[in-house]
Amino acid sequence: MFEHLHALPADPILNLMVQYRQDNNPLKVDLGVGVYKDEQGHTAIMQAVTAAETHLLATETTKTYIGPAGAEGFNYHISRLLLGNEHSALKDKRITVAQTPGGCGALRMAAEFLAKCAPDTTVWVSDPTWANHIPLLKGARLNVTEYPYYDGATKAIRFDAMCSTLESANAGDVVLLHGCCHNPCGADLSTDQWDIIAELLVRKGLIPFVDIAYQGLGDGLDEDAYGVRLLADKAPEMLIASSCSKNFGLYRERTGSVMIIAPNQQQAAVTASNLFSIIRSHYSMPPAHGAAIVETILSNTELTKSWGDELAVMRNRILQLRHQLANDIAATGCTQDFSFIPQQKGMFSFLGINKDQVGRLRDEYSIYMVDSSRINIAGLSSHNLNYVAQSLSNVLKG
Ligand code: PLP
Ligand code: TYF
Repeated sequence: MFEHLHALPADPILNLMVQYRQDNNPLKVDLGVGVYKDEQGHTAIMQAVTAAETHLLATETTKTYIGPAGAEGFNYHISRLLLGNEHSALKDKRITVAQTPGGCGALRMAAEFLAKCAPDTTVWVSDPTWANHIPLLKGARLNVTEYPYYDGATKAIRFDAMCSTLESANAGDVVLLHGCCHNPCGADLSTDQWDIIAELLVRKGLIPFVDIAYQGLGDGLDEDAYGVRLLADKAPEMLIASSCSKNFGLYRERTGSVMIIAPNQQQAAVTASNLFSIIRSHYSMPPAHGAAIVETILSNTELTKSWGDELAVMRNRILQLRHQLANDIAATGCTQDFSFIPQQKGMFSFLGINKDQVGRLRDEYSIYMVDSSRINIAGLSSHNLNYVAQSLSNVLKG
């Protein structure tokens, strides 16, 4: 039976990691996969994470199963980190939270939940969106369609086109929004734009589905949650997928959460039973370790402060690199304008160069990025900024 299968291409983003490792050029630069790196190009374990792990190792007494919802303490703290301690959805007990294997696990469980509610649900995703959104949604047999989002020519959000397209969506359609630090384009909605989108979604009966994988890496933990908190307050029904991969640096520990907000407490209980049933039929229950780390940090004032401070260092480093890259490119005499880079948020921006130019940067200069010209800003450092700026300038000269 296996002979009916065809070989499939590898994940283009993860495949860049393999290509980069095989490159022997000492000047090589990895701007591919979205992981945070420090000045030395190292993805270090955060100090609060190490402290929490040390504590867990000394105090953990069992490895017995946790249920499909995962750890209650993690769910309590992560929902408050995201929504704030006093949010109405928490007070009104309208929310179901489940710990998941990463943000991907959350996205997929949310998608399966939607498919169970209505099998022919349409999900609107931004053009462009994170490449993994499509298989995660389509894997749950949902219909996926796009709303306009980023304009490669102006480097800005096509906000009017986004709104007019969403005006044409049908009640009950789901709209997937990036909570902050849009992957891949780095262009985020302003607070005014979130207000307009929230009004539109509620008025049209569209269901918000917010994917937030970079809370704290844009403007700050609370600032980055503006949109998700607003929608959770205004919309009767909503889905949220959150990830601890980037802001806790827990990538391989697969730590995230899915939250589903129902119109009232009674409906929330029905929602919870369905979500947990879906989780049971997929992986039964999530891995414990990463969530135990997050719970340990967020339930301890000192560790929370240490984590928040380290996250601020990461956020500020990214912002500084954005400014330096734009300045360094301008200093090469390059006539193309890159002043949009410091205006954008989070780990990613498009350079806005074509696939051949991306190929030349890879083949001639060993600078690796996704074919779309998306770069991971955190892959830059004082060791490679000049080299990247000069190589880009050379390639743009033709
Ligand atoms: N959503 C977006 C937009 C992402 O960029 C990522 C990847 O980091 C995720 C979700 C989920 O990542 P993970 O499954 O590693 O938590
Ligand atoms: O977009 C990125 O680079 C990150 C990491 O299958 C990632 O979100 C990439 C591909 C993938 C899982 C995570």
